[in-house]
Amino acid sequence: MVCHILDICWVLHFFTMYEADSPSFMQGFGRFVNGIIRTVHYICPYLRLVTMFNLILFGPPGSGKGTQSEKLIARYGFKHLSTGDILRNEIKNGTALGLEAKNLMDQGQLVPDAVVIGMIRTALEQNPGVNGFLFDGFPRTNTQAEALDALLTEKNTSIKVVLALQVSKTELIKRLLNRGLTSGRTDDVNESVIGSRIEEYERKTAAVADHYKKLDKVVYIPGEGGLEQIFTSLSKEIDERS
Ligand code: B4P
Repeated sequence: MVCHILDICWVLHFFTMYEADSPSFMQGFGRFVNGIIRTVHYICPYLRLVTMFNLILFGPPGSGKGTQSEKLIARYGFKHLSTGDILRNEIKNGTALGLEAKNLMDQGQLVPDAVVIGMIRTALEQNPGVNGFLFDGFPRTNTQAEALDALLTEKNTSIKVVLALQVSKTELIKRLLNRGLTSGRTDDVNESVIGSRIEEYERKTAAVADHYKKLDKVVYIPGEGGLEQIFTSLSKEIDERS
C-alpha cells in the first residue's frame, strides 16, 4: 500500500517538478511511467472485483446444477466452484476431510458448514483474477449463505443473481437413479439415500432461496425439458444483468 502511494506521489511530483528541457527530465519521466504502470496494476484488481459477475446456481439434488454449470462456464468463462466436486476430489485423494465427508455423503446428509465454508474461502483466495464465480451446490444452508456474503464483501464484490432450477421430486429421483447406473457415485444408487438428500434440501437448503429473495436476487427457472432450452433461459437472465 505504502509503495503504491509513493508511486502516485511520483506521478504528481513529475508534473510539478520537471521542465521538459531539464537534465533530470528523463529520470523523472522514467519514474512517471513506472508510477502510472504500477498504479494501474494496483487499481485493476479492485476494478475487476467490483465488476465481477458472481452467480449461484441453485436447486435440489438432480435439478441440473452440475450439468448446466458446464455449459455456462463454456459460454461465460466463470470460475466453477462446486462443493460437491471438491468433496469428491478429497474422497478420491483419501484425505481426512474426504473420509469424514464420505460417511455423511453416503447417507445423503450435508457435510458440516465449517468444512465447506473453509473450502470456499480457500478457493476464493486461490483465484484472485477471475471474471466471476459460479457457485454450484453452495450455499446449502443459511449459515453458508451468510458466510459467502461476508467473504465476498471482504473482496468488494457480491452475488449478482441466484438462478433457481425447479424440478419435480419424481423427476429428481428418476434422474439421480439413472445417473447412478453409470456415475459410480455411491449417493446416486440407493433410492432411500436419494430421498434423504431431497429431505436435507427441503429441511436446510430451500431456506437459502428466502435469504436471497429478501435481497431481490432470486430468479426461478423451469428445470424440466431439454438441456438447451434450460440453458437459453439461464443465459437470458445472465445477459440481462451483465
Ligand atoms: P452435489 O455434487 O452438489 O450433487 P447434486 O446436488 O446431487 O447434483 P447436481 O444437481 O449437480 O446434479 P445434476 O442435476 O447436474 O452434492 C453431492 C453431495 O455433496 C451432497 O448430497 C452433500 O452431501 C455434499 N455437499 C455438496 N455441497 C455441499 C455443501 N455446500 N454443504 C454441505 N454438503 C455438501 O445431474 C443429475 C442428473 O440429471 C445427471 O445425470 C444429468 O445428466 C441429469 N439431468 C440434468 N439436467 C437434465 C435435464 N434437463 N433433463 C434430463 N436429465 C437431466
